[in-house]
Amino acid sequence: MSSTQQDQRQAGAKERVNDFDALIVGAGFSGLYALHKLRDEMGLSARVLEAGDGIGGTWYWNRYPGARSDTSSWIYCYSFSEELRQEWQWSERYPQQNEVLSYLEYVADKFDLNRDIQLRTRVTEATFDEETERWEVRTETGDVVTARFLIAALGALSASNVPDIPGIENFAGDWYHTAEWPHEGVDFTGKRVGVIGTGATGTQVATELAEQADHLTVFQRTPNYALPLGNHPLDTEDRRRYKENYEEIWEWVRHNFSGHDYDLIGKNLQEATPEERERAFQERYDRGGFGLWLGNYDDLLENREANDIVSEWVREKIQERIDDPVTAEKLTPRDHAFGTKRVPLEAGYYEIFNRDNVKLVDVKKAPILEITETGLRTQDGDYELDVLVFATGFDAMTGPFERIDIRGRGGELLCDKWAEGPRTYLGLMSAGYPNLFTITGPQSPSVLTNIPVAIEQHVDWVSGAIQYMLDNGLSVVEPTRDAEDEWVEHSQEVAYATLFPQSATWYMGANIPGKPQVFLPYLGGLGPYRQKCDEVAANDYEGFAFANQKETNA
Ligand code: FAD
Ligand code: NA7
Repeated sequence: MSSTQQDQRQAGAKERVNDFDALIVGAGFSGLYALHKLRDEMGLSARVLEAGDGIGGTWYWNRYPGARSDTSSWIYCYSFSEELRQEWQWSERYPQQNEVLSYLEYVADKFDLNRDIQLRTRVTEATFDEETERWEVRTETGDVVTARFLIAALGALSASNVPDIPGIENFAGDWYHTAEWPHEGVDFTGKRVGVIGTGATGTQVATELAEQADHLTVFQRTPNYALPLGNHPLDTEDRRRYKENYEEIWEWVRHNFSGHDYDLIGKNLQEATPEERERAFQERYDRGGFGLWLGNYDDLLENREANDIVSEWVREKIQERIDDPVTAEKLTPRDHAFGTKRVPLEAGYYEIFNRDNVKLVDVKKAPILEITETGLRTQDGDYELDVLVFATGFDAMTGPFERIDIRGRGGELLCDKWAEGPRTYLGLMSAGYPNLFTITGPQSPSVLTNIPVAIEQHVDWVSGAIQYMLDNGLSVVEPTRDAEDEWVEHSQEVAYATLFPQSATWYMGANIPGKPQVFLPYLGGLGPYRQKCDEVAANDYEGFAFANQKETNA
């Protein structure tokens, strides 16, 4: 072979390497399964680009002390491989961060996924080329990759939110956001630590830091209705039970409302006697987990009077656990209805406020003014700190999309199209952005579910749609504007029929200044949503428009 031929061949090879049938962005639960499905089951060429220098997504980034899943381990995993289900042994009901990460690394090894995952590669731009009908994707590291199908497996909770508090550059101590935690860990021994935020993450991290730090100050803007986690180790018998019943359990969670292992009671609260209610609440509280939230009376999240009863019940439970009545009152939520904000699960959280080394500061009453060289200044005074931990959450659902310059037909920027709130059909695609699929995107059940179940449903549906295109010689797919408009309207209607939009939450975009206030996830339930997606597919992808390969190439 001549050197020119060799050069040409190498150039050709390079081009091929940068061009794929499918490009997947993100290597968490979503991206890993999408790669397996598209590459191994469908035979497509596929590549994953991942910003982190390891796989695992959430479980790669969130390494703060106390990080663990709030979903039962045997359903916080994949169901697609019976062999995998039988092989993997969970050690606890609610696994810690490192155990979930090990699981995902095991999956990547087992299915030989790593060879098609490019780490340390943040996608910055994605442009749909109307001539070639391919996506051109650019990365921070200068790669240009093209692909026919673009799968945004970006994570609904991957864009961390560090609030814009003046003075952070002056702080002489160390500060961390929980979702960007150093891999080598942080030694809190002998340190005065401040935690900002009391959501699901703040609750977990503060409980651990109360033990590890010399002194802990928790800066709370909104108290939450945290419920007991009820964690326990799993023994051989527990494992045998769930392994033998895997398919049954999974069929249930695939089709129920939340993808979690809870069902509603099947009647409204007012239909139960006070004694029955008390028993129902107490049983769920004692068992731990989300039972009181997702497995309670049917109308709790829709009917204010019913909600008032359970809200008051949880408030009393919180107060019973705190010695100092002033602190107890500060920790008692009174500004929102139980369950309309993500319910944190806790293991000893309330008791940390009975310790001498823990102080609670109400920053709603006396807001944070600035970060100083020595700590935090609120309207009430100065708090001296060596370490500051931001447990301040995420720019949820739309944030990861806004951090990429995504341009569809006519060069329209996705974040311009979504300026008043996301517009999608089924939370799967947005009109004007052909062949761009979103996994657990806005207006899909996503964060209101046990997410791996929602991820499998999405990836299966997307791969079904791609297979349909391949079988029928179709080049591009996108939703019709009508179908999209109807879905946007429907998804808001469903949310506004409940109490959820009355609370200022990240479900509503309320945690990010300037973010449009629309309800982001789809509240119609995973089971009904799955049924709708299946019906759409069965009706030749009703609501989607396809272009024919032959026509477009002519
Ligand atoms: P992620 O795991 O977030 O992965 C997305 C990946 O995309 C990330 O690795 C990110 O680096 C990458 N990425 C994003 N943008 C780019 C870009 N521009 N370029 C390149 N790469 C990019 N869900 C539950 O159901 N139950 C729970 O108990 C639970 N606990 C949680 C606890 C914490 C602390 C957090 C933060 C989330 C929790 N979740 C939970 C939600 C969790 O995010 C999902 O369950 C699941 O891990 C999401 O997987 P994913 O692959 O969709 O997204
Ligand atoms: P959340 O639920 O958004 O919690 C963030 C917390 O940080 C919450 O208490 C916020 O108060 C607080 N916060 C945010 N910004 C500020 C400022 N500027 N000042 C004071 N306090 C602030 O995020 P999490 O990480 O706990 O949970 C998100 C999801 O990811 C959840 O599903 C977990 O499982 C993982 P607020 O309530 O807004 O008043």
